[in-house]
Amino acid sequence: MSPHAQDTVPTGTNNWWKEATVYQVYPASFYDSNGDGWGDIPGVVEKVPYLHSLGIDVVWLSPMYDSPMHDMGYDVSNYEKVLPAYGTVKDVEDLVEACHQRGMKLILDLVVNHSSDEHAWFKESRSSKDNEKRDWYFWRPPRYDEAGNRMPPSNYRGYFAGSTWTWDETTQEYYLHLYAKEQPDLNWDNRATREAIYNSAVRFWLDKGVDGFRVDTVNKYSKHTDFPDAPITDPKSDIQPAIQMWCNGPRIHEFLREMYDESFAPYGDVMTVGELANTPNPKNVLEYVGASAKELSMVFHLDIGHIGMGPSLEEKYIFHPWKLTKMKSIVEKWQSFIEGTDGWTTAFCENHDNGRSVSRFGSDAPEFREISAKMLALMMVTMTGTLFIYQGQEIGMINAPRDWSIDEYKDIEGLGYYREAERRSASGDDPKRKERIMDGLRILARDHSRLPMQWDGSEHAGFTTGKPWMRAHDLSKEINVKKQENDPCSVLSFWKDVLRLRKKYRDLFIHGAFEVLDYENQETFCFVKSRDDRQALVVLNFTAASQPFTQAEKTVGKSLLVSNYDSSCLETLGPFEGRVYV
Ligand code: TEU
Repeated sequence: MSPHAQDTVPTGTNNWWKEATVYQVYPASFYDSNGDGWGDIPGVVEKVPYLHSLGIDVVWLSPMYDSPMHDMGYDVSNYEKVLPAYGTVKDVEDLVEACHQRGMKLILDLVVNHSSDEHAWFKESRSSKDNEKRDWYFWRPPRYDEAGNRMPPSNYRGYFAGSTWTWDETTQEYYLHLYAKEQPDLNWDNRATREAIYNSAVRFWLDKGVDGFRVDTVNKYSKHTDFPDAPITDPKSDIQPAIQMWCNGPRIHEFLREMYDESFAPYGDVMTVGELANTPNPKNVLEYVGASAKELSMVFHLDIGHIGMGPSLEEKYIFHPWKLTKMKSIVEKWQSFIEGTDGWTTAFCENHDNGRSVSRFGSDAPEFREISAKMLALMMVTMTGTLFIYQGQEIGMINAPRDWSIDEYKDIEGLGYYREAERRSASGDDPKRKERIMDGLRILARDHSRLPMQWDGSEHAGFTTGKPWMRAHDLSKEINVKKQENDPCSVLSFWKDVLRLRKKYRDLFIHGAFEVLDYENQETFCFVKSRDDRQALVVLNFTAASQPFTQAEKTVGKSLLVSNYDSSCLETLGPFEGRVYV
C-alpha cells in the first residue's frame, strides 16, 4: 500500500470518522453486570477491551435514556437521565472515559423526532390548550363523518400498525405520533422546542464528552402541517400509507443546518450518522451528507434492511422472496453515489431493527452458518464508507429458532402487526394474514437482533446470571464468543483479520470506486474496488451450491488476499465461498 494512500482520497477531507469501524451496542441485550436480567452500562464498560481487541474504533450505544420502554428506549422521558436498569449519567461518563483511554470514541443515539408521552414536556403540553408548551407537539381538533362520528384529523397509517392520531380526553383533541401512541411527535416548527431539544438532548451529552450521535429518523422532523389526507391505496383500511407527508418535509434542511451550526459545530468534528428513510434519489441524499451542506456526516440508507420485506407499510412484515440482483442494485447505488462529490456513505447489513444477516442473506443451516457469516464479512469489509457492525454479527449470531412462538417476541412493531393480523383473520377480511405475518416475523422481526449477546455456553449465554428480559438463543452453546475467541478458524477470528485488512487497504476498501461485474448473475456477486491504478476484486457466492467463477480471467495480475476457504480451485466457487484479490 502506498504510504500516502490517504492523500489520494478523492472524497474531500478525510475526517476521523470516515475510516472508523463502528460497533452498535444494544444496551438491553449486551451484558448484564448486576444480574437483574437487563444489560447495563457498567456491562458495556467491562467489555470495552473485547471491542478494542476486535478492532473497533467507535462504540454506538443505542438509547440508554430514561424511558417507559414501550419502544425499547426510543421513547425518551428524560434526555438528561439514564434508565435506572442501565445505570447513571456517571456510568456513561465512565464509558466515555474507558473508550477514550483506548483511543476509541463513543456516540449516542439522538431520538428527537418524538419523545415519550411521559416526558415532562408532553405532560405539560397535554394539560391544557393554553399551556405554554401546547404547541411543542401537534394537536388538532377532530373531524366528523356524515353520521357525526368523530374521526382523526387525517387518514395516516403510522409505523406500528395503527393511526398516527390518538384522541386525548382532557383537551378533546388528537395528537400526532408517527410511531406508538406513547411516542408523540415533537413540533420542530416551534423555535423554543428546537432550542430545548438542542440543550437537553444534544449539548448536555456533548458537554459530557461523547463524540457524536446516530440520529434517529433524521428526515422526519419537518411535517406538512396542514395534514392533508393521503391518497387511498389500501381500500380495505381506514388508514393509508402517508410517508410522503413527513419524510423530507419543507423545512428539514433548515432544521438540520441549524442543529449543525448551533449544536454540533461548536464541539468540533462531531460524528453524526442520520437514519434516512424514503429518500430514493442520491441527489437528495447529498443534500443531507455533502460536506458543504453542513448537516450530517453520513446517513444510513435502509434499503438492505428492507430486502425481503413487503413494498408498503401494510405489507412490510409479509416475506417477499428476493433475487440477488436486488441486493446488487442497492449496494451499487449507495456505494457509488458519493464518487466525485463531497458526500460520504455507510456500509452495514445488520442493526437492531432487522433480522440477522446470516439468516437473511446467507444460510443459518448448521453446515453453512459459519462459512456464510465469513462471506458476508468479506462483503462488508470491502465496502466504501464508514462500516457499522451490530453486536453479535462478529460471531455469526442467527435469527431466533423458527419454532419459537409469538410469546417470545417482545417488539412493539412486530406485535402490532401480529395483533392487527389476528383481527383481520378473525373478521374474515383476510383469513390467512395471521399466518403470513407470523411467517414474515420469523425472518424479518426486529426481535431477532435483540436476543441476548452470546458470550459463552453457560445458562442464558453468559449474558446474565438472572432471568434475561428476552430469552437467549437455543444454540448459544454452539455460537458464542468464548468458543470462538481462541479458535483461529472461527467467525470472530476471521472478522478480526479482515477488519485489519480493511485498514491496510483503506484506499481501496474504504475509499475505492465501486463497480459490479456480474450484475445479471443471481448466484454470485463480483465487484471491483479501484483507486488510481490499483484494484481489488471481490467474489462472493451467495448460494449453498458450487458455482462457476465467471470472472476468473479478471484475477490475472492480482493475488489472493483473503478467502473463507482454506483452498479452492480457481474456476469454481464453493458454497458461500468468498475471495478478495488485490
Ligand atoms: O426506526 C425508524 C424507522 O422508521 C423504522 O421504520 C425502522 O426502519 C423499522 O422499524 C425497521 O423495522 C427508528 C429506530 O431504529 C427504531 O428502533 C424505532 O422504533 C423508531 O426509530 C422510532 O424511534
